[in-house]
Amino acid sequence: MHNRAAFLAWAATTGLMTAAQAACPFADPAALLQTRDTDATTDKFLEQYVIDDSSGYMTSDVGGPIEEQFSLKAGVRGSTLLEDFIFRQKIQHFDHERVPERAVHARGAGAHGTFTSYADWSNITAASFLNAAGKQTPVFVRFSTVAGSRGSADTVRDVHGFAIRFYTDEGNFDIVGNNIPVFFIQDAIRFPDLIHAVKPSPDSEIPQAATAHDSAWDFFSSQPSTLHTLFWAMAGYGIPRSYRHMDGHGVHTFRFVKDDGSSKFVKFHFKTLQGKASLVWEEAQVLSGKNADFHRQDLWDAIESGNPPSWELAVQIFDEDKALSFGFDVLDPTKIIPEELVPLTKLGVFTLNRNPTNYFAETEQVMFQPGHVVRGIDFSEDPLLQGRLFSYLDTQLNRHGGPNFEQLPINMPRVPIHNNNRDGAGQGFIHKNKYPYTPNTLNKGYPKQATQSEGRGFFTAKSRTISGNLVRALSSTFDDHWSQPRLFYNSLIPVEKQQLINAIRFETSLLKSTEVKKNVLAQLNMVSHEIAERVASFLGLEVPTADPTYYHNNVTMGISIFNNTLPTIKTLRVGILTSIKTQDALKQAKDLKKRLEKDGLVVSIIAESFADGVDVTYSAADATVFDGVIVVEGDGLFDSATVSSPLFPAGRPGQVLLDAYRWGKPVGGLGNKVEKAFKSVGVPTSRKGVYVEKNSEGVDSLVSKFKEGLATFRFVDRFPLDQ
Ligand code: HDE
Repeated sequence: MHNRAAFLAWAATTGLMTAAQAACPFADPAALLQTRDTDATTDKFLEQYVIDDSSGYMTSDVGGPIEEQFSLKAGVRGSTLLEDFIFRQKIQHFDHERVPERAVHARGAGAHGTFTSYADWSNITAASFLNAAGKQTPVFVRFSTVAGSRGSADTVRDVHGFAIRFYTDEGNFDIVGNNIPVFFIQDAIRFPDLIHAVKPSPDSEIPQAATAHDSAWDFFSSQPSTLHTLFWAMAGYGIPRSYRHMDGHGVHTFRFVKDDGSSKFVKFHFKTLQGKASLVWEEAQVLSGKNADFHRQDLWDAIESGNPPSWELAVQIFDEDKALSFGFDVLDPTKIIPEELVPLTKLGVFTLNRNPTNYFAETEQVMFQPGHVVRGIDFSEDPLLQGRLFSYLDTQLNRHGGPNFEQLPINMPRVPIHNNNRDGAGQGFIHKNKYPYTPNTLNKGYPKQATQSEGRGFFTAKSRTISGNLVRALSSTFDDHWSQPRLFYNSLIPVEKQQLINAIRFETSLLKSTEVKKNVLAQLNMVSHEIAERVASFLGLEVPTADPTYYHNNVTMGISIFNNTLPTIKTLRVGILTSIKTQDALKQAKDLKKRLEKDGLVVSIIAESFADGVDVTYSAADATVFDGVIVVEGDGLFDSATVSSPLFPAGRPGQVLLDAYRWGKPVGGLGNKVEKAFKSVGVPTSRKGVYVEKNSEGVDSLVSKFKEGLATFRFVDRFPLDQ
């Protein structure tokens, strides 16, 4: 890195750069480290790599200015010449523009931010980013779905990735987690089987980004360790309202290690400060068609509009001798540790406040690894985690085509790198040291090895002793696959239980194999006879006899999504349905919009065609993109007989209102005829979350009730339950 400074000094003498440019502290990574940038609204480290095309001539990749964008030909009507290095370079670069997409988690979106520690946590870990109150560390987070390819829709039902990198002052620390705190399998060797079963069929490549097919459920029902994660995914956790409205979890048990070498087990969680919220299934399906970028757009817009989302980093810490004391094994990644047994300790908060400058350079090339840990963090013997430590490095080598991917700006640690790793494709460093081996005397022993007491070297927890015969086996302490799915199910409210059952019904009704369906019923029956019955009746199959071995009535906290109100309604979206036919209505709609915007809501006025103040036309509007809908009276709004403009499809506003109602969203109305209009589309004004005010004096009351309705988020009494 220091060679860079020498280069810059030389560059200043040649006139290639001005002296001022070369003197810029950000041009020198060493200087950069002294001015470490923790304000994530800018990023001086990444800025030095940004190419600004706002001036300058177009050049080839080797810097020579180039002219006309035509290929070199033998005469204007002749063949293109092989000699045309400008053409060849451009096309060749294009031909190599893609790197392999991620084998899983290909579809995702990322953002930069800052983590702030709440305190000096050196009493529990030596991790330096947690060693002072108020200490700030830059972070990059990437959210994703798992099964779909890079261009698949955001709102498919899936587990969601939640990967965070802390660029700490002692190197990069990644937590490569999910929005569901458990995983499908217990041993990494089964991962390819899980993914092959879930991915589209090898012959037709159908279906995309979905588990509603035979091979997925064949695997789930033959491998019961999947049941717990499957239950979370079939409930609201598989279809979050946005990336901002989901928690994240490290899943595995890790270790926190203190400077004295002592350690404790730890589970990592990220708790959303936006509140957890989910879509309903039909809405998610509609969104996949209407706006495949729904989650990506939501994150982008929130950050651009100055509403950066935040999460608290919370941990469950417990003594290592408790490993088997909870009734399951803490090394088993299919188990949660209920918060009643080990409560959360909140260590800090991170806020995502800067969108990437370039999707490919940052979000696509960020290469996370569970093996990116820093002093103070250590692994556990969880066999899934152990396998991941191999897989992520291997996959990054495949994606990048060589070992130098850590030198990409988004992957580069914000601390100096000194080691004897050399060469390889795309080597970006110019190493000066002629003696790249250790031990050496010719380079005075440098790079010098750190120890635990000098140089704050990384170390493994003292407590880790491993011995045993070599076995290809899993501990019998991993055997219970049914108690925790039942704990999850017991902890849902009735409407969420119904949603989970509906999701299982939806997916299994698409299966062709009766054998697989029967296997699914057998597994469900191990968890709950009631679930097996409710699914079997739907599939027209016999219910297995109840097997109460794992039945219990325990519940745990923090599972229900729909039973909570949101801590903030900022950035939620409201659609105001009105008409430009009556100026009065449009005026009222504009006034209402202003009032709602005061609370940080994103409000769109929808009418039959564009006019001053109209944001969306009925043709383009859909209830999926709003968290609540309000009708402001306009003549003939719901009376299709009076509608003639092609921009105003008959029945469209009524459909938007009805869908919002059916999907449990708050709906409101302002005006004399509104009640009639609601009735005409089948929205009962007497139900919770439906607010109607007959005249404009009622606007204040409408606004305050509607805001409460948005915090409630979904009125679950509108979702039908099995009789
Ligand atoms: Fe991953 N996983 N995984 N995974 N995973 C990948 O790595 C793998 C697992 C997770 O936004 C891949 O860079 C194995 C659990 C996330 O870039 C790959 C096993 C959890 C992301 C891989 C698991 C995750 C990945 C594909 C079983 C939650 C996306 C591309 C042993 C704790 C990170 C890549 C991003 C990505 C392998 C299981 C989360 C192939 C072998 C458990 C969030 O290496």
